[in-house]
Amino acid sequence: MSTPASALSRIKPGTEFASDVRAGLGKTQKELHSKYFYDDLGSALFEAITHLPEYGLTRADERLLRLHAPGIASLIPAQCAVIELGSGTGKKTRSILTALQPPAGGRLRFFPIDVSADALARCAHDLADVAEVHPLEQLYLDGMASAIAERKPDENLLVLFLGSTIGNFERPCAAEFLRNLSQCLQPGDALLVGADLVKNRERMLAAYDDPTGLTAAFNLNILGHINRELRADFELRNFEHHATWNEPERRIEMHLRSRKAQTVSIAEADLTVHFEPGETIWTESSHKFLLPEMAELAGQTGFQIAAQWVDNEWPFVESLWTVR
Ligand code: AVI
Repeated sequence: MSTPASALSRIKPGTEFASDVRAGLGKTQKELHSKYFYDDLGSALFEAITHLPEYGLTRADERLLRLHAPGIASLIPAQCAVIELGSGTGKKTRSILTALQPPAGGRLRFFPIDVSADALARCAHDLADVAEVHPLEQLYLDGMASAIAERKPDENLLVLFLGSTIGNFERPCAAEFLRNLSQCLQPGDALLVGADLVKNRERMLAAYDDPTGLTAAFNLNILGHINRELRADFELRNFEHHATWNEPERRIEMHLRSRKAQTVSIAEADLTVHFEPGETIWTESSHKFLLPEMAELAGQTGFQIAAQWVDNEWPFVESLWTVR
């Protein structure tokens, strides 16, 4: 099972969870950070979402990697190690690793970074035939530092940041994160970033409000997660899933809308919260990109575009950047 979006800052301690919940629900527009979707049930629900006919994002990402792995590999220096941010089990990474096999005798080194020990263990097991796997159970930038400390002389790095995880960052935060990343790298190193593109509004909305109700369950589970971990009494049936397209910001926003006036208590956060009927909690932004935006973003953050591949069925780009 993959451990996806927002794993960047997914941090375990209950105290941080409690203080984030307290801060988020104390705002005028109540909000919860999307990293709190991903407890075991939330991760299972996300995995199920990736199989929905309406959610083409993950399939487009996998298709592009499968089809273009040799083309991507041809642009990467021969002496190279691979780092993946939020690898999960590394399922979609196999094609790239296979295409990057070093000349006879050498063994490709792969550093998957993830916060899920289980996903990393499976990744190490499943990809052992194509790479020497060095799992790093860390946050993204900490994991980057650990992997870079292992860099061999004359070795280049290819960093993978797939699945449009970048879209779950606020745009300024995405730029800041990418800038930090480029500063960790050297000329000759590369970043392959997957980003979901703006497409027909109905198609985007259906991907985040599927008729099966999986995305609704995924969204509501954030309240279940708070109930379980922070001894809260959210009544999940008293909230409904709401997904909307914010045109100026080019993002899907997910909210949980209160069906009635209600008060909820969250013991571990020492908090009682009141909801008006129709009031929402904003739980996720999923930014969508325009193709020209990729070059702009690369330019602003210390990279330049080397090549890009766009899926025909589901507008999604795999963008290969090199360090300037
Ligand atoms: C993980 N991330 C890229 C997903 C997305 O599309 O933003 C999370 C998700 N939220 C609802 N469905 C899937």
